[in-house]
Amino acid sequence: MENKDTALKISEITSKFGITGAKNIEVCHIGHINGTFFADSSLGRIVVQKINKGIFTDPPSLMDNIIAVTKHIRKKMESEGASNEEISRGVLEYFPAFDGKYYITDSSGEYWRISKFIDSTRTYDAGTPELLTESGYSFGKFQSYLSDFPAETLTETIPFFHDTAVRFAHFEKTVAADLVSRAAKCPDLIEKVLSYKETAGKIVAMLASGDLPLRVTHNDTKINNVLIDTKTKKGVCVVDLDTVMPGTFLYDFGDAIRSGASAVPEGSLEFDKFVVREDLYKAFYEGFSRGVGNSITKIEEENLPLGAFMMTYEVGMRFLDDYLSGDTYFHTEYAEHNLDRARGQLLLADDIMKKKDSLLALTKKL
Ligand code: GN1
Ligand code: MG
Repeated sequence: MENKDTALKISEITSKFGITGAKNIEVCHIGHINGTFFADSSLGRIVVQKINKGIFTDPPSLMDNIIAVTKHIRKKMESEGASNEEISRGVLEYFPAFDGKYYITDSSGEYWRISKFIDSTRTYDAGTPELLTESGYSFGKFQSYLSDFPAETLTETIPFFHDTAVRFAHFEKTVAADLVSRAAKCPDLIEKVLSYKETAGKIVAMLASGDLPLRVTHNDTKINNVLIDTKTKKGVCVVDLDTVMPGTFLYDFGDAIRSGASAVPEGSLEFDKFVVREDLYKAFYEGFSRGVGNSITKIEEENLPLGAFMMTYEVGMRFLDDYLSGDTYFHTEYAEHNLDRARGQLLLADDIMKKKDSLLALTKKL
């Protein structure tokens, strides 16, 4: 059943893009940040998104990034001889509004954008080895398309996004302030986060020293950010391009492992199952390294387990920070949602740390 207010809102937005007849509206519940809707329209099925401007404070620059990145990928695909059909499914396509901009603002100052829906695809929150290899290939290929993208032209949509040392300092302040008096509910988890103080700054330090090469990365490579073809089960398109910024392979490899190679997905309450599955880890690596064209340097290779740990630890810390701050960042569905998410991620981070040597050995053999 369509909610009448949602239908009216979507019609109001689509009309500013010259798109009519919005119907069969569906709310997408997958992401934690933006508001996403699917609808049929005069341009076929479309994705209508409200950009969270509390988090992405400069939506016009964010859209400039996305348009430049998608244009670059489209050109690369053309030069590789991809068919029109492959290109139209393989890279996101945003529609301009009447004024030529790729976003509009509504009467309450909210920013909206519209892209084409890619048919016959779906996403997965957890996967099989085959799916992990496909997702790995898609994310790796995405990287390789952007390997010659001029990084200096990108706006940093969220400064210090994966600066785990900065996030650690923020966490310490949050704990000290204890604004909503929740610290007493989770002393074990706070302790856990604080215990990794030394490790938290390792990747940023390697980037600063130049040991790790800076690359243009996706930075939000949750396994459900790859659209998988429902028939062939092949990876079709990488979505959610809001955080494409300079970064490292370790971030993209790591976030995909955290979300896709865990025995249970992020939202699970089966806390004893937050362990990394070596078969899925290896399967992802196989696809990823093939996708990037084996351009991984030795130091990147050696630090992939650290990347997996860091992304898991970082998001665990972020969930806990948000819980202690009164749930102002991530969408939550119940009171202790962020606390549960933090618990799962911190358990998984511990498990990855414990297995870091065997994880490294897994990819060395390949
Ligand atoms: C957010 O919105 P979504 O689900 O793509 C977050 C990621 C976290 C993720 C955890 C901009 O991603 O950094 O890893 O939740 N995105 C932002 O599920 O903060
Ligand atoms: Mg995202």
